[in-house]
Amino acid sequence: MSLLLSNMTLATMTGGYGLIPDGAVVIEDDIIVWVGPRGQVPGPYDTLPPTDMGGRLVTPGLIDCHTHIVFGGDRAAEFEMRLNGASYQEVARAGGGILSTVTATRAADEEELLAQALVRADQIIAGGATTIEVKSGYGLTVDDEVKMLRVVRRIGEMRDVTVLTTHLAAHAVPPDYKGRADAYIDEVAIPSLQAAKGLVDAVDAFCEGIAFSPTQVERLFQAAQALGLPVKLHAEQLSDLKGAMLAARFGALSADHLEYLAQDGVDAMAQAGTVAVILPGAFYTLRETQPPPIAALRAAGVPMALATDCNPGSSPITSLTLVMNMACTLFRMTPQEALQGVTTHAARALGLTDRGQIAPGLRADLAVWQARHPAELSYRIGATPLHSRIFGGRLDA
Ligand code: DI6
Ligand code: FE
Repeated sequence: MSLLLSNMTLATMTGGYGLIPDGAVVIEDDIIVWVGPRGQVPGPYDTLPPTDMGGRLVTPGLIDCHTHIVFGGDRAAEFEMRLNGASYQEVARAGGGILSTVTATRAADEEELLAQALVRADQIIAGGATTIEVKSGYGLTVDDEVKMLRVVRRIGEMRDVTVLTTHLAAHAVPPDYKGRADAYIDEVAIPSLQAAKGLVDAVDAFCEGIAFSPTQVERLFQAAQALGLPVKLHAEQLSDLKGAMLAARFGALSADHLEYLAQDGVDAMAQAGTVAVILPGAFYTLRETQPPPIAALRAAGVPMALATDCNPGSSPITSLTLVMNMACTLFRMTPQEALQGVTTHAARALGLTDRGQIAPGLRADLAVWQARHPAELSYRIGATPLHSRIFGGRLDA
């Protein structure tokens, strides 16, 4: 099927915004075949009946390249307890914290987990996303990690969105392995990766004092490499353990968070072509004070992606446009960098070369906005300016 879209402002994201003021796009099946000014549509496409986009802004479909949307329960009560003065320890004693999510996730069956995850996926989709990455990491047993990954795959089967799965068994040390993180890596993290055959698109870990050391992460990465799987890493979120350098050494797709990243990590990422995934939602929620080194990443030419990090503890956010606003206001990224961060650079953070821009040969995933200029997407706070999406060449019903 051929489709001619016309009468829109295109932000193709090919070289900066890549603006085409009065643009047209030709789609065949699920692929973009032509992009340019409306007056220059070539034959035989110029005889197609045009679909009028009403002068709206059209961008590549957004890509949320870092989420944890599959989990049981929620942590709203804990949020309220803390704001009533409860300490972190009191919250933990009352059954709160990441381990409460692990308990709820283990207790939930696949159908319950899927139903809850679809609510969050639908919110991200309603904000303009056409591709979402989702991590495991709240099961922390071989069976529960595999269960989570099966749920992640099913989201992509049930919705008009491409879903990529990431294995994150190395997210936290569960109580039965307290003080035995090495054993957890050997007995759960690596075996769950091997058990999840066909369910894993990439392997991630949380490299932090409260989670796993670089040496432990390295063993997991070696197992990933042996299976031919790409790696990425939660690195330098709360301290500088040189996780980004380790990630770069393994040719990681991305290193994520990066508030405490130093210049040696920036240089290693630039060398390796590892994307910096910036997560302002977690920074905001945890009331962090040290922003990631945006200026150094920019100067070194490290591509910067943005994502929701949607999770029940540190980033209960499902709006990519709000994340863009936070990246600009909190981290001084420009609106153009923010839009690149949820399109071109997010695609790269997932190792996807078939999307993230509007150009011939790429997938026809587009977002249509109630806006005139792409800076509006970062500028507005809390609005959902999406008009509609085109997923794989199909207009939203
Ligand atoms: N970093 C975070 O901020 C979250 N996970 C991670 O690796 C926290 C997840 C949670 O509290 O549920
Ligand atoms: Fe995360």
